[in-house]
Order: sequence, then structure tokens, then C-alpha cells
Amino acid sequence: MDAWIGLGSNQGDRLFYLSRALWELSTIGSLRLASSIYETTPWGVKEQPAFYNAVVCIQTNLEPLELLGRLHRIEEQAGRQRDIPNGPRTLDLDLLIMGGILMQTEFLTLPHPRLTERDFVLAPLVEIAPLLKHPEVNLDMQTLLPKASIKTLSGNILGWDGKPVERVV
Ligand code: PH2
Ligand code: MG
Ligand code: MG
Repeated sequence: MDAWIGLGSNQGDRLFYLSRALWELSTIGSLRLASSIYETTPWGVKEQPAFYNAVVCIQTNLEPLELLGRLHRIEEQAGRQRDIPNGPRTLDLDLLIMGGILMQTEFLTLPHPRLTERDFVLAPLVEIAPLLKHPEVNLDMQTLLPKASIKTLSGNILGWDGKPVERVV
């Protein structure tokens, strides 16, 4: 099943944390797609450093809660502290969409409940999967991005080598 995962970092060496997470994710499933890295202004808690955000797709046979556990372990390895909600973090891995699964539990909601609002998730998704349908609202990513209420894109886009790339989403 295809699992779409959002990556974020705004503490320490952001490129290092994202790159190591990309590697770790490639050991969990087979890596199918990875977006560029978007520098974004923080949403939620404003007084914190800018984020690097990206989205990747891996194919995996894991169940959603198993995959979530693996993501948490990778976050912990990156020294992630869970203290301030929406506050600074070395690494955040969010399970966004898994196949067509709709689920709502104490531990995990799929698709991610704030996915449709956040341009820092939708812009990288539009880059790699413009026609991917949100399994609940049934609209594709390129349709959802212009409607996003949370606007954080700074215009700076990097490749995984850390060098700027030009891409219009
Ligand atoms: N993540 C948050 C809170 N705010 N802002 C940006 N720009 N990017 C994020 O990934 C982000 C955020 C909570 O996970
Ligand atoms: Mg998270
Ligand atoms: Mg998050």
C-alpha cells in the first residue's frame, strides 16, 4: 500500500535530519517518490525558526499503527522532544494518507485531519502527485492547494543536496 508521509524539521541541522529520515524511511518500505524540500514560515507557534518540509511516498505492507510506531521511533532517534504542541522539533514525521484508508482512533486519524488546510504539506504533494485524490473529500491535491487556509511557503525550494531548485507549483 502507498503511504504518504510529511517530513518537517526546524531545529538544528534541518537538512541532516530530513536526509537521515529519508534514508530510514527507505528501510521501512520501498521509496517511490520524494518531493523537494520547502522552506516554510512556522504555523501555530510563530516565534520559532523556519521549517524545512517535504513529502515522500513509500510502499509498505505494514498496518497503519505499525507504520506509525516506526515513524515515532525515527523521530525519537532524532532526539525529538514532545513538549510544546506545534513547537520546535528536530524531526516530525506525519502519516498523511495510506491507500484509501479512513480511520479515526485515539492514536491515528487517516487521512491526517489538517492535511487540507496546510500548504506546507499540499505544495510538496502537488509537486509529486498532483492527481492524488484525498480519500475522504475526494478532491485531488492540485485542487486542494489553492483552497488551503494555512499559507507558509517562503518560495525557497531545495533539492536533497541542499542546493536551491526552481520549481513552480
Ligand atoms: N508543523 C507543525 C506546526 N507548524 N509550520 C510549518 N511551517 N511546518 C510544519 O511542519 C509545522 C508547522 C506541527 O507539526
Ligand atoms: Mg507529528
Ligand atoms: Mg506535524
